[in-house]
Amino acid sequence: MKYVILGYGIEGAAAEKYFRDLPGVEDVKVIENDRERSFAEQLKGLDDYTVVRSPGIALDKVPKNFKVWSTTNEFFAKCPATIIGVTGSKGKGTTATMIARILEAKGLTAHLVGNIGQPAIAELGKIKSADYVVYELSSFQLWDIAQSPHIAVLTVLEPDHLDVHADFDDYERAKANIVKFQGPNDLVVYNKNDQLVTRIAQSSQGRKVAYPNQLVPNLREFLQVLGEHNLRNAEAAVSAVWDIIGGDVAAVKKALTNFKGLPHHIELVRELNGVHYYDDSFSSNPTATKVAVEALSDPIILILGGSDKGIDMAPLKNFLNGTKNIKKILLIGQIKDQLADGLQQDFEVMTTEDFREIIEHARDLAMSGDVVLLSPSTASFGMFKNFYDRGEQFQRIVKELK
Ligand code: UMA
Repeated sequence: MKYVILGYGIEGAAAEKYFRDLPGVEDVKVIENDRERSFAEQLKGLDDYTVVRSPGIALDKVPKNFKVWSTTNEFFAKCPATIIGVTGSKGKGTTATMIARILEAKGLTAHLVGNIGQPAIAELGKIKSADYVVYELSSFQLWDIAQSPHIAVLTVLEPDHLDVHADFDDYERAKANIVKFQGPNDLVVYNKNDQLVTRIAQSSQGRKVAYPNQLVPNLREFLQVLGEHNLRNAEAAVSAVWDIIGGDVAAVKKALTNFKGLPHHIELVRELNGVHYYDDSFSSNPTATKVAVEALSDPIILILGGSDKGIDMAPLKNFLNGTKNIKKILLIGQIKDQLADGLQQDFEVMTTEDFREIIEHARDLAMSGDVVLLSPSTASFGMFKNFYDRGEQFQRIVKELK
């Protein structure tokens, strides 16, 4: 076999190593983004190679005559352990992490991999058949998947990544693959308050468990993370592992009382002069900002905006217009004028791209008892490398504020 890896991010690098070490592989090549030449040009003469697509590369960028494979598919084909796959437009990283923590609290071995930032293929060699794999799956990873996980978890679904997917149907179809190949012995856990997710879950051949539910009636008391959405994430996590842990409430309690949330997810950075600064840089779509605003009850100075992903911002503006505890909105990034149009809260379109100036301006506007919240609702390209960079910069500047 010969493989050509398309894209050289963290998945591509892990794929290169994996396929080079795989017995029977004759050759591995890597093709990285080249602004001058399309993939079709770069793939000339490699017709007998199987293309290994990085998640961020749209399927239609690969010429039709090639066999396309992915590290996700390779992992599913080779993994000896039970796979718990988690997807949704939001909440999948937190839910996947909670699942792994609960399994560990029960004394089981859990491998947390995927979109969370850990290429699954790099972990494959360490996985034993009695272990569990908790795989956070993005639409990009599910797009051309050939198998579904034994346990599938669906959180919420709403428009996202429309700069890569052709349209919302294409995005929804990709997400639905998480249950497409399930059989009667498989399980799907889904949020019954979300119509789209419910529709996808109904299409599964597997057993169906819906949440919100009361598997652990006092679950809220265990949680250290803010917001209704996190209670929903916890319910999803408990439902997914309930049979595996034999309904062990003590394990759930132990795991969730120790879980302080993921970095850059409504993360309290510091308090200065009675003002709380929250980093929600992970917010890359409107739902995330909505749940962050809902989770905070104090007056909010919101830093909002970034690059355009083709998502309709009207519902977010409606939500913000109807929210009482918004004190001021500072609009930033490529999308700022689009956000300003129709916004009925007190807002300012920032003319500077200097993040320090923007944060200092928020500080100047804030009074004791207020919250400064970075929850951009958008992708981070433009002013930042990625959402980690955006969050790290925010935290560094906030910690330096006087
Ligand atoms: N590239 C091209 N052409 C393209 C797109 C990308 O040449 O059209 C190149 C890029 O230059 C890059 C390489 O392909 O060097 C790979 O890029 P990638 O975007 O696939 O990123 P990776 O570094 O391999 O990271 C991926 C996930 N990225 C995406 O899905 C965009 C990471 O999710 C994931 O953590 C990692 O694999 C490990 O599995 C990030 C993400 O933003 C966090 N995910 C989206 C989200 O959560 O909303 C889906």
